[in-house]
Amino acid sequence: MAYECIEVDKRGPVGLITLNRPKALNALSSQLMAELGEALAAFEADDEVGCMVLTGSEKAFAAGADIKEMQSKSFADVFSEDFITSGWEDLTRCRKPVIAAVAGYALGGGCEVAMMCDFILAADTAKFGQPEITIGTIPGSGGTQRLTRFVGKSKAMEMCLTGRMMDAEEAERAGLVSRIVPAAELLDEAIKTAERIAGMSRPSVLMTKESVNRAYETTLAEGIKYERRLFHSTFATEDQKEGMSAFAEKRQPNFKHR
Ligand code: CO8
Repeated sequence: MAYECIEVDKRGPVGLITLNRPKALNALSSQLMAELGEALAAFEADDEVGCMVLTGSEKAFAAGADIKEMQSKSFADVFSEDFITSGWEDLTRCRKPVIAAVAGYALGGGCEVAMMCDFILAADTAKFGQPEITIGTIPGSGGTQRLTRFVGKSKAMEMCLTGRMMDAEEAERAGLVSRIVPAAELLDEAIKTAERIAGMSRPSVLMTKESVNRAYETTLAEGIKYERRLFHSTFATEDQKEGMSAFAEKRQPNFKHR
């Protein structure tokens, strides 16, 4: 299908989605989020794709939900529509990993979307923030919840109460991003990382993602039991036999399921 607010490309086993509303710093309009939902679903269903990368422009990953679209809505509107669910929740339901490659602004809904991805690779130009309070509202798509889990209460509370931005260095120190790369190398590095993941055994990748995410949803004892059972189940796969044989034979594994 033809998209207006995003660009979609396949780089070998990597599904690349680029947010593309340059005049609005990739503000997340409902159309953009609906298109994002469709693109994610298409890559989820595409057997050739093992990992996805979500990125924006040099200036902005996304500067938030579209303020001009929201500004005239009433309480009755947003409550009745459950504003905005389409696309936003889809991202958290993907089984394949999604890497956020963030350069420039990731603000408000932009920061929230980045945090819904499985990890964030940041350019040295990245700036993260939850500035909703400066426009008389609060984060609406997980900002107060996910940011607090990433960086702890004190920093999350300060960020959400003041709306100040943090730069890439602070975000890495605080554990919001996995690593920082020079802006000019961000996309190549994100795709290289996604290719590496896509080259692993697909069931192991999906299980790893499920298991790490479980850490947010359950107790330590239950999470460890869940992990142990998934670990055991990998022994039913040909790829576990191949991976361990390849190690013993000092060669690269040739995984069947990827
Ligand atoms: N929405 C709509 N348009 C935007 C947005 C936005 N979030 N951000 C930027 N734009 C537009 C500007 O209006 C401007 O358009 P125009 O040229 O037509 O005037 C264009 O993009 C360029 O922006 P600026 O001229 O402002 O560029 P600067 O480089 O001067 O400033 C900033 C960049 C600092 C990023 C600035 O644009 C800014 O502060 N943007 C708004 C940031 C913000 O407040 N974001 C939070 C929005 S609220 C939100 O995200 C709630 C999420 C809740 C999700 C709920 C769903 C369930």
